[in-house]
Amino acid sequence: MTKSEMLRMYEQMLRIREFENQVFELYKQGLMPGLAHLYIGEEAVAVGACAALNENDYIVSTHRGHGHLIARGAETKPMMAEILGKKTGYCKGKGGSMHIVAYDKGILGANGIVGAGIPIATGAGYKSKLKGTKQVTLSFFGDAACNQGTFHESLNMAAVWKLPVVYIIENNLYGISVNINRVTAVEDLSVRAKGYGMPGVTIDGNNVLQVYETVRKAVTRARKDEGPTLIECKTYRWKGHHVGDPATEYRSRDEENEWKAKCPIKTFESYLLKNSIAEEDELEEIKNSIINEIQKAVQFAKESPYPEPEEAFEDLFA
Ligand SMILES: Cc1ncc(C[n+]2csc(CCOP(=O)(O)OP(=O)(O)O)c2C)c(N)n1
Ligand SMILES: [Mg+2]
Repeated sequence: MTKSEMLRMYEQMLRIREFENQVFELYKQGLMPGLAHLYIGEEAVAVGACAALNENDYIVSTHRGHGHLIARGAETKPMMAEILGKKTGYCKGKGGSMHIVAYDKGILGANGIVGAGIPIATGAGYKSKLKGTKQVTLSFFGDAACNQGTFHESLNMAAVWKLPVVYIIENNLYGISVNINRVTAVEDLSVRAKGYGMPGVTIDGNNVLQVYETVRKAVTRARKDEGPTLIECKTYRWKGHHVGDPATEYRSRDEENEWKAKCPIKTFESYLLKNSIAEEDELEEIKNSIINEIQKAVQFAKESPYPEPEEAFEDLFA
């Protein structure tokens, strides 16, 4: 990886972190209709994975989707506007946090239904295979989604048909308030890959370089028509399940602090400095420009109009 590629990853992780901090603020100010599921703490997964893609590849996201979308290059202004339900948003304010779509960036949608993105990604892979386009699809989903039937059906089909899809589990140890150990009897979810006949690997989801390297290999494999891969990224969400969940009942402060000490951004920052890839003032400059950008996104979203009631039934597919 070149220095500029690494700094781009650093910038993207910061962009997600600051975007999410501001989403939380807007929620607390009562400016957000509905809820949002914050990605803070998991930034290295989306950023490392999306850095391994070509421009015309696809991603399919989840209810915790802001990080995936930003990592894939979605613009922060229309994203923030969408989250506030404004007309200038990606879906004209009708989708909200969990349904942002940006086809021009190959983003086939966030999804409020747990596990529902997995067959969509599989379908995108099937299309690429049939048309011979060599496009690869990344399918992001959580640990709890691995216990949905859609996971099994999709992975089985993708392996049999050698579809160009990379399945990425974001194992943040919880499905809402339920610890993974209460609903899953295996230590590593990636072992399930063996049952479908595809490679499976578990990695440190807080290490952006490791995520990038692992996904890059899987993407290369998929593009060569060798089939899908399952990658489990161990990570942690710092905030509650959604903005309204204080997460005080079902997990300990010790556990939270342990994971916060493994902050993906701080870890990468130390790596860049220790290896003399970047200087402190360079990183500071990136931070300032991101804070500035996100402030502008918030202002844009706040100042944008709501859609008119007459538009309610426009742009609907079903
Ligand atoms: C089919 C379905 N069942 C239940 C829910 C309610 N629900 C929303 S998020 C969630 C947990 C998801 O956990 P996981 O897949 O690990 O993703 P995470 O929230 O941890 O990122 C559940 C059960 C839903 N949205 N869809
Ligand atoms: Mg989870």
